[in-house]
Amino acid sequence: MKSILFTSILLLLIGCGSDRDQYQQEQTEEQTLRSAFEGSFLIGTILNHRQIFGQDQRGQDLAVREFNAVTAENVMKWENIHPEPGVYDFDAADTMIDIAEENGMFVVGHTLVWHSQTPDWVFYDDEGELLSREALLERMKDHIETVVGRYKGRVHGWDVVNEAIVDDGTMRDTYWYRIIGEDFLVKAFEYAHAVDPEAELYYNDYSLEIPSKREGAIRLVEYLQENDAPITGIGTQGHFMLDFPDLEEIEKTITDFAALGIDVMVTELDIDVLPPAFDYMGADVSASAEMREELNPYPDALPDSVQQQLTDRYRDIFEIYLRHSDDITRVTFWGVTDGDSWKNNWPVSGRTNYPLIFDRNWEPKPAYHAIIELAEEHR
Ligand code: 9MR
Repeated sequence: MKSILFTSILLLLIGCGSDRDQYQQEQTEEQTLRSAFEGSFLIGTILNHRQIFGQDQRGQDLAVREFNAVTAENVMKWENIHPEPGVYDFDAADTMIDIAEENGMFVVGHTLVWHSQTPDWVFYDDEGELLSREALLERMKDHIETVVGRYKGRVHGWDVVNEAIVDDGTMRDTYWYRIIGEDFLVKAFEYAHAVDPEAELYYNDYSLEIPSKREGAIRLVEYLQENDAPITGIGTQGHFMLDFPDLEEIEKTITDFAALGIDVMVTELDIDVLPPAFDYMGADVSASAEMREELNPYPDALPDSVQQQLTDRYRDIFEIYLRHSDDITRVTFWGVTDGDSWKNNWPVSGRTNYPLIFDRNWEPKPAYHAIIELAEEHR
């Protein structure tokens, strides 16, 4: 309560500078990620349904204490917020945004236009025929106007389009692309900007460290810029593994996008410590593999040696982020604690993974202390 009051007074006193600056000019008495990364970039997390509604109150408390930016893990996706034609369910998103505002957090809306978690009805008419380009654009516009309009001035940045490219750098074959064409992205950005001209607008994707995919995303951003789409930033998701991708590629991803003159964000950071189920792993939610014992080697606890590898990996990655803090506006972890992570169930269901910086008991892991130390040195 005291820190909420303090934050509010501070925000009133600041009264100028960009939206984002306000959330970074935070001072708390205890050391937290928020205080350590102050002046470098926003440091964010996601909230899931249980955290939003207080069934995991410890998770919610930890999130609001440590982080100054928040993204909804699932509750703002089309299938949840707009499950049927004309039917919107804003309850969870409203509640999350209330929590964010009480705690002085920057709010990210995830996500407006995506091929996944979007009900099939979006793409079909009443006769079961695929919609025309005009009809689908109309539906997209209506969705964006309703959702962005409701949260105008309260959601500060939107993942406008999510995951439109595949690994070879070509456009993903989705209904959006097939029915509308490549300019579905231009339209989505235009519609969002028309409703809330102040909001930051992002393109968000994973595996941008793979050169062919990154080159495709660079071409896409250039195409958006040439067509005057109001894109302000790129979200590089950052679903990493202990040994993939190379640090050089992580760094180059940041510098290549920064060179395009847009903000760069790390939007979904986690580090998978388990053996890969496939040769290559991105973050395609439709991928899955059968459980085999050797794929779940640490069901009870993470061995010290692997914990050390995870700490070192987080340290190496944050060294890069801090080195480029002038270009990076936000780093968001995809989960509060290890127990929450999607990585326990993807691509193999029922594993015990350890990808984050808080453990299953809401306690900070060595990686947490390592990145705080780096951030303090950087200030
Ligand atoms: O973490 C999310 C998980 O709970 C959902 O089941 C899944 C499908 O909606 O989405 C996960 O989040 C994804 C994010 O929205 C987009 N990038 C990849 C993330 C991990 O799959």
